[in-house]
Amino acid sequence: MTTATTDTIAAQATARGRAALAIIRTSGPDAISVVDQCFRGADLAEAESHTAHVGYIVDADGEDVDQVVVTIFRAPRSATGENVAEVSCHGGDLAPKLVLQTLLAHGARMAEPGEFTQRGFLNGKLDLAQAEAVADLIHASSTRAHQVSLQHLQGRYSEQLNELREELLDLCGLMELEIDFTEEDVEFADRERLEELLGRAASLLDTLLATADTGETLKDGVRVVIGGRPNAGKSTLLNALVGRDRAIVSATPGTTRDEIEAEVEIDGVLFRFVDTAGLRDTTDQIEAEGVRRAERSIEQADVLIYVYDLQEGLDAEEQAFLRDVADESHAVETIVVGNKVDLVETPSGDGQPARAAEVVDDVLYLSADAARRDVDALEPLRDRLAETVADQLSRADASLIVTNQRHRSHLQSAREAIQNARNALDAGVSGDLLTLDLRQALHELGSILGTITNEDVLGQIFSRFCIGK
Ligand SMILES: Nc1nc2c(ncn2[C@@H]2O[C@H](COP(=O)(O)OP(=O)(O)OP(=O)(O)O)[C@@H](O)[C@H]2O)c(=O)[nH]1
Ligand SMILES: [Mg+2]
Repeated sequence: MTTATTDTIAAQATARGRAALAIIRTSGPDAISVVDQCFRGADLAEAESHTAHVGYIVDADGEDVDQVVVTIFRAPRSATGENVAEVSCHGGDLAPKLVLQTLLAHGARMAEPGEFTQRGFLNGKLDLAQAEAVADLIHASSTRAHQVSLQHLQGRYSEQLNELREELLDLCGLMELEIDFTEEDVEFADRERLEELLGRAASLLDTLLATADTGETLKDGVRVVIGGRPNAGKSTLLNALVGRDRAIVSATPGTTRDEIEAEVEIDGVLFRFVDTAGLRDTTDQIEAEGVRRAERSIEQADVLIYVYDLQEGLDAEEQAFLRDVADESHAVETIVVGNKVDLVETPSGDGQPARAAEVVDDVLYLSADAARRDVDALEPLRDRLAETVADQLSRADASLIVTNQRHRSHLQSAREAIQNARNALDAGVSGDLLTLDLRQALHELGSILGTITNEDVLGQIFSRFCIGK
């Protein structure tokens, strides 16, 4: 990707397709004059920053292309830090394309993915972590993921890292000064302050790192695998949960073979449901492969919904399996669903069947089949699912949740460097060696914020953006 900011770029910032409006953005030294050349309605060259102008985009033959509103932002008071002209034209397939073509014909060049945001970053409008939050915001697939990205964009996360970075930088400078005066045996950097700062750095990094799993959950969603014996009603339950006939349901055991995925937001969090093949020994090769996949999926699940048919009860093998997953050491959180409650007697009238599963304390009794027609019937299950993440979510401060794998690994390395520095300090190691560890920690923090960058990393980050962002 080019980072030269001598040229003027243009792209459609809004999604393609039928819509009332579309926005074509231009940014660069000539952005305003490029639009001015093909605009009839006002003299944009003289227009003040942050003003809007109604008029027409006119092509090279003098034909009107579309009626538009042009908004002018003059450097440095724009999102990119450059001159920006935003043309709001009519939406649809044609108008935005023709307006963009006209601007390109007047000297703008087509923007690359993320190039507007990259220019904003290079001009100091936002740091790298904030730029990444822009991409996350666009890709957010649940309300909470959206909230976290917005908070990151607002910068408190960056602020905390920056404060730490500046303090470390300050101390590092003082210690490096000592190296120049080794003969005189002076200590410019107060060891107590250093110790205190390293302690604080370690605890901030620990706090941040502790949120990384939550961040991953928010970004990627909670993986919920629906498992159980054939015919238990797993596919029916998936369909009820997602509110449409996603999976094939039939009275023939062994219907589902391939895994079937569908997503739903519950309490602002994305849940990815995976319906699997019913677990049983089978000589059918295809079904057997389905069962293998189901077992693997269950191992990798965040949450397992184990469905059984109340008419059948839980057999010995299932009981042993559930005892095993209930074991604390097991990572998979399990919700046991006793299905087809409509087909068994519930003598006490409280919806509890007579043959309650003695082996498992906590069974949710329901009728997946009835739930397809009555959304409220799944409320208890949805609540249980929400509970599986409620704890970690309530503990974490949204503005400080680490949602990015790249950040996580830099934070881990920074934490190690800080630990090395603390050990060195305890061992009374000389200042110059301590500085090496501090420099390493600074490097890691700088890589997150983008004060230290390399082309490849930038290219990778900004290529995730869409064109026009
Ligand atoms: N009466 C009643 N029937 C149900 C209920 N849930 C599922 N069924 C029926 O049970 C049969 C099996 O349902 P599926 O959802 O295909 O079961 P499955 O667990 O996905 O089965 P496999 O894909 O073969 O492993 C179908 O005939 C469903 O209509 C329920 O709550 N009540
Ligand atoms: Mg099925």
